[in-house]
Amino acid sequence: MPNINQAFREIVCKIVYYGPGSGGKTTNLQVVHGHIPSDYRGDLVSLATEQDRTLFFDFLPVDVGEVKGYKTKFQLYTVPGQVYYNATRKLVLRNVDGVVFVADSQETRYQDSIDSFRNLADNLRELGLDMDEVPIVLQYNKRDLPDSVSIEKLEATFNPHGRLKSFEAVAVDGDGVRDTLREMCALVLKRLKEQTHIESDEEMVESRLLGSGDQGQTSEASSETKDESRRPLRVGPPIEMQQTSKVYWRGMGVGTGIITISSMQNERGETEYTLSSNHRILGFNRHFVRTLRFVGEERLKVGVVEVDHYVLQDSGSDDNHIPISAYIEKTPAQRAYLAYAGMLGEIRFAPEGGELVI
Ligand SMILES: Nc1nc2c(ncn2[C@@H]2O[C@H](COP(=O)(O)OP(=O)(O)O)[C@@H](O)[C@H]2O)c(=O)[nH]1
Ligand SMILES: [Mg+2]
Repeated sequence: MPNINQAFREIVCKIVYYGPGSGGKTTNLQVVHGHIPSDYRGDLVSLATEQDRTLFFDFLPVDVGEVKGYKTKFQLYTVPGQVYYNATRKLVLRNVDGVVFVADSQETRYQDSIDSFRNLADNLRELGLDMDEVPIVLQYNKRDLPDSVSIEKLEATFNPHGRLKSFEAVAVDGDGVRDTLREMCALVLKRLKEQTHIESDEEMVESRLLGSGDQGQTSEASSETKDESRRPLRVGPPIEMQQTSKVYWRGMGVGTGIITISSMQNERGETEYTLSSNHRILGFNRHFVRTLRFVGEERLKVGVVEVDHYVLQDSGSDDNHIPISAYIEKTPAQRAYLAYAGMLGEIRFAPEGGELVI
């Protein structure tokens, strides 16, 4: 169900590109980004390192205009494909309105695609979502490569009942990318209408989300955005906070300590956030310092109310550690929540008495 904020009269539809590592999810977003008229698109934020562009996730916000007095936004995400980033994937999947599953057509990647599809089903189930109810569109990508699995075999595997729409794609050339998203968008708007009776101007939404239909520009546009897409947002809000936090591992309280976050401007004029954590966890003192960057804002549930949060992420300069996300309330109190995928399950830090639903 799209996130509808009555006070702000805003609807946010969240679409997640899911699939095995290197299947072409980020490429899909780059192509989409290249086509959206610049007035309506936000920056494509790719949290990736030079060495491994598949490690983190990408985020592309698109303003698709007013629908019956509601400002409507689409948020496109990708998930990291690596098996061990499941906690991040689950985090990204929360409150999803539609999933584009990007399968890698190569024979050598067939099993990885199957594993990823199963993992999608497992994660949706764990989040209380039913695979048969969440709109899903299939994309068989990399059709240009010689060792491709046949479409018949892919369909038999991923779409045995023929219930899902599927598209062949060569995402690097832009082929099939917008057809996939057009279908996804139609499914999401259809559900929005069924659930809220808010009817949207599908044509307008499509024209803004998919831009003009000039396929000839696609590959140019996507290579143009490639470098830009690696940038987190350069400038963020000032944050100075300190709090006592509780540490939770898989929902269990395992420690307490202090978190501080402070912001500064570096010599390039970018905002850098220094996160420092001192905690006693299961009897051990743990201390870490990280540099974070601003990646956007998100409205999240704290207890029973929804609160706007700034979202910070690791700057991604060091590819050997597990990325941390920080959510800081956009209130004078600036209470902070941290989440990261520990080796044995997700670890969260929450202010005393705080309970964040992410
Ligand atoms: N040959 C070919 N390569 C592709 C295609 N789509 C993406 N790639 C390449 O596959 C690699 C991984 O793509 P990426 O979008 O980063 O995958 P992600 O991990 O799913 O986000 C990149 O080098 C892309 O240029 C395609 O359709 N054909
Ligand atoms: Mg990627």
